[in-house]
Amino acid sequence: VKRVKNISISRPIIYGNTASPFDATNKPSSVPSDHTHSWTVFVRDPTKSQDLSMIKKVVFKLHDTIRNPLRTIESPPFEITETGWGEFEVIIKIFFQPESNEKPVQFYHHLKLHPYNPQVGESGGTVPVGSGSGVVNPDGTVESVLYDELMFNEPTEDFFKILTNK
Ligand code: SLL
Repeated sequence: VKRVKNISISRPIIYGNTASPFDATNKPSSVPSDHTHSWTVFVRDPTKSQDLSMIKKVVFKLHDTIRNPLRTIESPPFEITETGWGEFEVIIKIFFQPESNEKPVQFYHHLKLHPYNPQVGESGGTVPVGSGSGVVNPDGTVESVLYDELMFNEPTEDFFKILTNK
C-alpha cells in the first residue's frame, strides 16, 4: 500500500462516561431493584466538526455481570447506555477503516458512578477533580472524561483522503 511520506495526522478524541443516580421519582419499574445508576460510556469527537469517519467500529467490553458484555457499535454515536450498581473497567477498542492498515487502539476507562474528591471529602461539591475521577455537574450527574489524540504516521493514501475529507 502507498503511504503518504513524512506526514503525521493527529485527531482529537474524547472517551469516558456520564452517570446519573436513580431516585424514587425517576427510576423506571423495568430497572432491577439493585441498580442505582444509569450510565453512558462513549467515544466522541471533541470538536464541532464531529467527524469520526476514520472509525470503522468501536467495541466496548463491559463487566461480565452485564448481559452481552461485548458490544460492537458500527456507526456514530459510539456509545452504550445501561443501568447498574457498580463501577468497573471498560475496555474501549477503536477500529479504523480497513484501508487505513492501522492497528486498533485500546483505551481503559474506569466507569465512574460516584463522585470522589479527596480534598472535598464526603460533602461532595462541584469542583473538578482531575482526569479519571468523577466530576459532579450541577444537575447531579457524574462525569469522567478523558481527552486524547490519535496519531497516524504516514497514513495510507486512501486513509489520508478519509482523514482530510478529500
Ligand atoms: C468489581 N466493581 O470490580 C465490581 C464490579 C460490576 C457492576 C461492578 C451489573 C448490572 C447488571 C453491574 O452494575 N455490575 O446487573 O446488569 O468486582
